[in-house]
Amino acid sequence: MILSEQTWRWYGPNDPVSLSDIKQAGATGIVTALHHIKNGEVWTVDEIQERIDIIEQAGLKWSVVESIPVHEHIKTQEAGYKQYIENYKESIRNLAKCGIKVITYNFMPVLDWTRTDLAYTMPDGSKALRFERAAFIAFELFILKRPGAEKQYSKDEIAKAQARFEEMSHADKDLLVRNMIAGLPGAEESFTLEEFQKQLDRYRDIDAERLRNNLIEFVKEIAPVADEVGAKLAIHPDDPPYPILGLPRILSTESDFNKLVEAVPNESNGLCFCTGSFGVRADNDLPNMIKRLGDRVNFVHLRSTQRDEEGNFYEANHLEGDVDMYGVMKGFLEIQQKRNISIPFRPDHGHQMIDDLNKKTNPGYSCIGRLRGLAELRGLEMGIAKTLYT
Ligand code: DNO
Repeated sequence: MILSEQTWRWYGPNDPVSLSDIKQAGATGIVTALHHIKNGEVWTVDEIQERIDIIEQAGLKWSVVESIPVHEHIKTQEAGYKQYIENYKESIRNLAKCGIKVITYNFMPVLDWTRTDLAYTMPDGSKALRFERAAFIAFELFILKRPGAEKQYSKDEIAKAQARFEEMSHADKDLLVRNMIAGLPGAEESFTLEEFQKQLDRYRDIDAERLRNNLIEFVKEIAPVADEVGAKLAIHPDDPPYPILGLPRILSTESDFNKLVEAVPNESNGLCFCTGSFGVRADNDLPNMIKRLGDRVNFVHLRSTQRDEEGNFYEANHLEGDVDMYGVMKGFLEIQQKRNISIPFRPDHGHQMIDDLNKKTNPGYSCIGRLRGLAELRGLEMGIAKTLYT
């Protein structure tokens, strides 16, 4: 019986959640990145080794890189992008030399993940991350004032956003701006409003087809290097999984990922199966997706979201919400038995709860909520595995 590898995202020595906390949570693998190295630069063997030493001294193992950020110039194919791709390859080689062979990345323009509310109070008193559509539209139309944005929304949606905007205090607006553009944990960029609009403008002539071609060109370059050194790539889906702010999105569905694989069939070309990101779309059938894409799944993020009919969603407890976690876990176990390997997963995000409510935590990445998530997920896994495979 093969069980998955339980991992945990750690933001490095400044993370308020320590390696010793992580060990007590029962994870064995660390998911991290060299966040202090500037986006686009090479990760050297020395820097990587230094981080490995810290992790190993705590009795843990650096299992997965999340992420080597993809420089915006690679996504837009602007000046110098070929050099950035060369640097990316060099980082992959250096990581492999040090024994780290799963590399997560994403190809979302400008913003990594996006939420409007980082402290949405749940009925049990814990706090969750939330995407509220009216607040998001209010930001886009009345704060950022993105030219042409109103064409993307119905009259009714604009009216709701207007009403929402009018009820916000100055402090509410400032907070919304910060949540949107100041960079959530793991995102390598943060902006002022003005810079942000400039970043969006760089994508004015880049539609989904062009962005997809740029992704394909990038993966065609890096996948042979990954193949050669035995590394596995894991592209992270779009979050949320649809176009926002006039930016194209190209990894929101199963068919998006299949297009990438058709164009670049290399063995290393794989997926980070994130149930929280894919799960926001009702048309993504997660339990079957993980089975069908199973041969390409190199890393898994497990979390759930709860949608409503207005297009809002919040992050639910790991075993609640819209994601059929039982079905996903069953599929996940099935692919591991079939491939005869243990695949790393991490409990993704978690509510801010209990003592963490009084602490400064990284939104989504506090300790106790993830500890609860990991405990629930490992119990679910054990229950299914013992029933099916012993
Ligand atoms: C959010 C994360 C993302 C993810 C990157 C992968 O919590 O899932 O920041 O790490 O998009 O490149």
